[in-house]
This record gives sequence, C-alpha cells and structure tokens, in this order.
Amino acid sequence: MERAIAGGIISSYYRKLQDCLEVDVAVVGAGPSGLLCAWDLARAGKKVAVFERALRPGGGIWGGAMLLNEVALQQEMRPVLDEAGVRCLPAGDGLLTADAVELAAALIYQAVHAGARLFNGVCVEDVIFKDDRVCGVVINWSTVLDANLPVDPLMIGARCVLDAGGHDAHLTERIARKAGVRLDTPTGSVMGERPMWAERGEQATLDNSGPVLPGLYVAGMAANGVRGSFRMGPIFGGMLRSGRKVARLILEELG
Ligand code: 48H
Repeated sequence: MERAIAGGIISSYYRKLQDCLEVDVAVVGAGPSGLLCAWDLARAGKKVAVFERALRPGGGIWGGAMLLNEVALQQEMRPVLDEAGVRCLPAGDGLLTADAVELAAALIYQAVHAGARLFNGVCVEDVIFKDDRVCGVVINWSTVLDANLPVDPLMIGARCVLDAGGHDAHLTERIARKAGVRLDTPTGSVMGERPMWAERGEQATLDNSGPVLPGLYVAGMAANGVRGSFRMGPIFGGMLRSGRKVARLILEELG
C-alpha cells in the first residue's frame, strides 16, 4: 500500500507539473487578485499555472484586519461573491463584510476547479526574458530558497506572466533591474507604495492593473507598488476588480 500511496502522489504531481512546462499564463502569487485572475482565465479555457511561495494559498485574505478574520468589500462586488459562493452581510456606507476564511477558500476552490494548476510552496525567483519580452518564470521550492541552498531552478514558459505577488512588487522590481529595462510607469521604474487612503487606493488598484512590460502584467497591491499609489487596508473589492481586469486584458492579448 505504501508504494501505491507514494507512487500515486509522485506520478500525479509530476504529470501536473509536466503539463505546465508551457502555459498561456503564469500567475505569481495566490492572493485575491491572482486567484480571481486565474479563475477567470481558466474558465475562459486558458492554460494557467499559479505559483505560490507560501504553503497556504490565499495571500492576505485569511487574517482579515489585524487577525479579525472578516474582510470588507463594496456592494458592487456582490455578484462576484455570489458567483464564488461566498455569503456576505451589509456593513453600511455601501459596504459588505464577508468571512475571510470563506472568501479565501472559495477563490482557491473556484480557480483550481476551473482548471488552473496551483503549485504551493513554489517561489518565482526570476523570469525568462528574451528579445525584450518576459516569456516565462523561473521557479524553485520555497524551502530551497529559505534554506539558502545553492540549488538551480527550473523554468516554465508562459505567453504572459502576472505579478500578483502583493506589497512592494518585489518581482517586478527585480525584473526591471536585472533586465535593465524601463517599466511603463511615470518614472520608468517601481515607484513604491504610498500610505493609507482607502478610496484613492481602491480606485488606483484598478487603474494601475495592466501591462508594465511586454509579456508582464501587474495586479493587486503589486500594481500599486509599481505605480506609486495609496494602500487601502482590509477592503478587497479593488483586489478582485484588479484580477478581473487583468484577466480581461490578457484574454484580449492572447485572443
Ligand atoms: C510566489 C509569491 C511571490 C513569488 C509573493 O498580498 P496578496 O494577498 O496579494 P494581492 O495583491 O492580491 O492582495 C493584497 C491584499 O491581500 C492586501 O494585502 C491588502 C488589500 N492590503 C491593503 C493594505 O493596506 O495593507 O498575496 C500575494 C501572494 C502571497 O501569498 C505571497 O506569498 C505570494 O503572493 N508571492 N509567490 N513567488 N516570488 N511573491
């Protein structure tokens, strides 16, 4: 029996990974923006792989606000919550609250169930960059990187890459520096996130989401980090709208 357990897990995992050596879209980070984008792309029939450095996908959803595991969303997000099967309560001022655990679990389930492959415990440490275009990601086990082991990575080809890696946009910053390229931002580089201003941050998240280099898109807090916009605290409508917008833009590009 032990042989069947181990053999089944090894062959299923490697079948899944092998099938993702070339994908339409590689999503970096399984927070709210990355998960909604992956869900939308997968149900549109695209081959999507999501790489999440942490053991548990869901990014910043789980902890809600200061570990109070509830999140706020604008009332206009109700249809997305309904689609995902997430219940919510009115909170006044045009807002709803939802259970953070239910939202995280629903987005993970919907993305994977729609066909996105999710690799947790896997970090994107670099990208493939050819002819001035990002055309894949370079991955390694998070544990290898955490232990600082001198182990070379593997590569995944992708027609588009999404940096949905959250605050500070570390990956996009590293790509711009290493590739020596100007990003599509007012300064040509990663501008850095600004302090809290919820209304402005929410709108900026949507406005900032999109392509920053050929082949590279940003969404969620990474988009605000790249384009120097305000943060907004534990309100998640902007993250979901950002993921949905980028999915639409990627679908337009890929056809
Ligand atoms: C693999 C990586 C890598 C990498 C990072 O931060 P997230 O939840 O992402 P968003 O931007 O969709 O949502 C932000 C939201 O959770 C939040 O923090 C808000 C609204 N804050 C407002 C405020 O004012 O503070 O998730 C990003 C995920 C995480 O799970 C990381 O572990 C993962 O990306 N990640 N995975 N390779 N190089 N970098």
